Amino acid sequence: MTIDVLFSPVDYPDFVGKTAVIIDVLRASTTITTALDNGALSVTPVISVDEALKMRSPDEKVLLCGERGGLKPEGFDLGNSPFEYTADRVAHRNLVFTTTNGTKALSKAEKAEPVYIGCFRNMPAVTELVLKENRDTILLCAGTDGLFSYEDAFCAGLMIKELEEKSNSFLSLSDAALFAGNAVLVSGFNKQQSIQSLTNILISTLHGRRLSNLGFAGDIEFCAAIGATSTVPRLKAGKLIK
Ligand code: 3SL
Ligand code: MG
Repeated sequence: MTIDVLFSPVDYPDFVGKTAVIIDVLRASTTITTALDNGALSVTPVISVDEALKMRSPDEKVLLCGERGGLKPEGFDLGNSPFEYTADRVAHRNLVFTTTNGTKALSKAEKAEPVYIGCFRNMPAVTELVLKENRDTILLCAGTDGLFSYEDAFCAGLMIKELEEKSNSFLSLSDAALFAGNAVLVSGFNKQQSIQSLTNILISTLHGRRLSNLGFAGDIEFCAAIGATSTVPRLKAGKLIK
């Protein structure tokens, strides 16, 4: 089984027959996972705000969700803070979801099967599924505006270390995967450390600082809770479901 990492959503030619894990720690992966945790029926990822607005339906079950510039777009029901996705708001609802980087990354991987959503909160459950599938796997980091982002690469690196710990067989790592895993080792971080220590790492990143300045520091701590859920969203017929 091979493991590769894409540090940003490039046009990668070879998703067919592979498992893809889409990682947008801050905050789309975390928020989608939380929405399904709290009873949302499905999350349909779309690329643009206009596309989402066109999917507004008289059916009250549909909620328009996501962000631009970290904030809820005009006419939307929910933004991109996981704290907005309470059972009260999302249970038994279908969500349409667009974010700056996460949903774009998802669109790049549509030829993969299965496609999972990964973040720190569901990391142990994701690595279990990846090993169970036993297919060549691509960890696709959403990045920020087409560029590398620390938080997604760090999550990919930690997933790789966990895959190595749990796997009974040899994992063939690409250079990018080897680099991501080694970066975690060099950082000295291990999963037994407190949520606070991962929160501190995430807050030091470019996007972590942006979110803090927007008043979302609490979201970052939520995103840092490794293993808080076993929900792994999976793409099926264009919708993310539990
Ligand atoms: O990675 C992203 O798409 C972020 O821009 C989303 S948010 O700003 O954290 O809402
Ligand atoms: Mg992000």
